[in-house]
Amino acid sequence: MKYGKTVIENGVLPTICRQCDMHCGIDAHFEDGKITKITSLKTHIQNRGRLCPKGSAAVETVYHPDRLLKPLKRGKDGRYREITLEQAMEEIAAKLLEIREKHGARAVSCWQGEALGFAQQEKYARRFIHAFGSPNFFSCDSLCWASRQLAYTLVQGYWNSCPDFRNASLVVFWGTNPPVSHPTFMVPFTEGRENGSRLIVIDPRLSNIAKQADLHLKPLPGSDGALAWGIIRYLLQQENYDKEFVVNHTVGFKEFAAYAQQFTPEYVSSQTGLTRQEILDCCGMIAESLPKMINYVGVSIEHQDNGVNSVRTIACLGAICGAVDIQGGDLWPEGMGERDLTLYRELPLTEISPVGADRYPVLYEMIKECHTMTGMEYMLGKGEYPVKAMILSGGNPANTNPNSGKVEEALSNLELLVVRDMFLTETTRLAHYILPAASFLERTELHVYSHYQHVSVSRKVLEIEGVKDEYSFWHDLSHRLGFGDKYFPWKTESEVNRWLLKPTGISLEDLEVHPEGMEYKPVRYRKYTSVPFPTPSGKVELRSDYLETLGLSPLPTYQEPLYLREGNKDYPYILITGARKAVYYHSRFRNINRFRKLHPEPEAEFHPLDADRLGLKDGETVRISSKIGSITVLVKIMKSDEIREGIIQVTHGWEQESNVNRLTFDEINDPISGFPQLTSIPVNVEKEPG
Ligand SMILES: Nc1nc2c(c(=O)[nH]1)N[C@H]1C(S)=C(S)[C@@H](COP(=O)(O)OP(=O)(O)OC[C@H]3O[C@@H](n4cnc5c(=O)[nH]c(N)nc54)[C@H](O)[C@@H]3O)O[C@H]1N2
Ligand SMILES: Nc1nc2c(c(=O)[nH]1)N[C@H]1C(S)=C(S)[C@@H](COP(=O)(O)OP(=O)(O)OC[C@H]3O[C@@H](n4cnc5c(=O)[nH]c(N)nc54)[C@H](O)[C@@H]3O)O[C@H]1N2
Ligand code: SF4
Ligand SMILES: [Mo]
Repeated sequence: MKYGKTVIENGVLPTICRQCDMHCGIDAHFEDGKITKITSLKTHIQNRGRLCPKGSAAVETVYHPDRLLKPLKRGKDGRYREITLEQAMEEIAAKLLEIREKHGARAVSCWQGEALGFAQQEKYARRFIHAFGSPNFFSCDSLCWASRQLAYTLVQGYWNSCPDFRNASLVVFWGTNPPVSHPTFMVPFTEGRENGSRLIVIDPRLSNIAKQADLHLKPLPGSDGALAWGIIRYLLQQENYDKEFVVNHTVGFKEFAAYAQQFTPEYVSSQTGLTRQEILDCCGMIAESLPKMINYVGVSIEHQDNGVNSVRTIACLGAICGAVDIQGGDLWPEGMGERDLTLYRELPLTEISPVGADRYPVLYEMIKECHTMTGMEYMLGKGEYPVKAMILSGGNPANTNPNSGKVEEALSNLELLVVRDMFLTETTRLAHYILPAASFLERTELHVYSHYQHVSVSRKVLEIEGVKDEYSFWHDLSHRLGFGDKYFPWKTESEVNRWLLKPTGISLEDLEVHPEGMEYKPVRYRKYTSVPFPTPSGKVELRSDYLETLGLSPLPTYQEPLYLREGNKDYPYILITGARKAVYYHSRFRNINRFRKLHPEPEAEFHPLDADRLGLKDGETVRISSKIGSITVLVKIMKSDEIREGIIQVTHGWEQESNVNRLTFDEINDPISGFPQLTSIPVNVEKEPG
């Protein structure tokens, strides 16, 4: 199908893909006023000629027959009917004012999902909600990325989401599978391998990256912290760490080193299920490679019940080796100095109790995220005050947040739920108003690659009548509510881009002629020799006074995973969730036929001995149950080296009775970040009769 108006009728234009957080450079090809093909922009700094399958599928997504093109309103009978955008916006504005009048501004909230998260698009929503008078901004940061960001920030004051793989002697991947999840990492990583860098992968499964490893360790889920402490103890005993760096640039070393002593190879083995020899091999390889070592931590470490402290331990391991802000290590990226769209300085609104800020103060103070799982309680009327309305865009939390049954209940309890999406989803089905959203090809925004200290701008190459981009939506709504002139004065997103860039010395025109990206500041190393680390003490904090004042553990202490501590004979298997598939993105892309053919059905991965014990055959249906619910999926029996015995893996994003978040809980949260536990869920498995 063809609709909308393209910026050129025929030809090729460079822009940026924003279907995931890699922001690859792409070329959009046009024929007779339609986008016909997406290829990679060979010169772009980020992907240098690579394109993942999802990149090319943007054409199918944008012109998909199921794409939402008209606003829908739910009637009293529960059925959705088309409504004009003008009427929908008018009614939404009126309802927001009514709720603010009745319950106060903080009863209104925003939510931004992964499709818009982490950058410019998310900041519009943050700006809007504060301008409206409410501090309640929710997002997928309550279960993604924020634990790593705050763990690293607690230790060294920053987190670099893409370290210098090209120049490292050793890369250690902890619970991450970059060929699938971060395809562009493979560009510098492959160059590093060609230069002789070695690779350790720590993962209970034989992931794509584990197949390339010099050493693959398969620890029990949730035990990574013990392994990291074991490595630290070994290096301290061998006196193989950067003493000069430790003395001059860290605090808390004495207490830290004393705590490490208990992590003998025997104890680490008892926690991780790894052999003493495997642990010593890992320590030995690290000791030989210092200091050019990279530890990259994946989302699965965040999804453990003591995740922040596990990540802090790994950050401390890099720090004592001096692998901080050096070539081949963990660069401390410098920002571009663009203007800030958010209003946290001007209108912090902390006096009206942002949701979750009292329960998870570190998450709120460092990331400015209201804890979504606490938010559900407020929506259900069990919080300090009620949350009655939400404007949600670019996310599908009824599928992707833990305990999705409860999420459905909470969102259904709202007086106003507005969802902006390109398709109908499990979340739009709960909305009072569903608004069609523009795709990334229908907006223009800045993309900052902080690890390369580069910036690009993407261009709007398509316009579809009645389908608003995010900025136009916030602009329109804020003007109806009376604060548009003050907070959303820019008529177009290009004007916003220009305003953002003003203090940087880079102009929009420069960026438009440099689609491959422009360097905003050359990369410099060892900045800490002249500038203090951005932590409270100005040094790397192996011990945090800040956490201690909050009653949290000052050292990144290890805690045995809950399932090992408590044991549970009713739920004898351990479920890990979320191992990504190259062609799916959370709940997205299942409507692309050629992708669906590759992975047609939801499945659970089993070790052959577990399958034998349970009497399961490949392709049979099983029921997997946790203490809160059950799902049905197909059995996939792996080879014996592909997954650890006793562990089952199910990828999230499938609908209804196969949605693994019907099993994951929302109440056992990381004590520092409040993250849910998504990788060590005790479950039981039964064969489905028939
Ligand atoms: N194609 C595709 N790409 C994506 C996404 C997607 O849905 N699809 N999602 C994007 C998002 S938002 C994110 S956050 C990233 C996540 O990307 P990554 O952080 O790379 O996460 P995964 O690819 O899920 O890989 C996690 C690995 O950790 C292992 N694992 C599970 N539990 C444990 C444990 O306790 N310890 C250890 N050591 N390993 C464990 C799993 O077996 C799995 O192989 O991917 C992004 N990229
Ligand atoms: N069990 C389990 N659950 C998990 C995870 C796990 O590992 N295990 N991983 C978690 C992680 S790391 C994350 S980040 C979350 C992500 O969870 P979500 O934020 O819910 O992400 P998606 O499912 O990708 O939903 C994105 C939605 O945005 C829509 N969309 C796409 N492009 C646009 C656009 O340009 N504009 C707008 N308005 N909408 C658009 C899509 O159609 C889709 O419905 O899931 C989490 N859920
Ligand atoms: S990795 Fe794929 S989906 Fe992500 S930005 Fe690049 S091309 Fe787009
Ligand atoms: Mo994520």
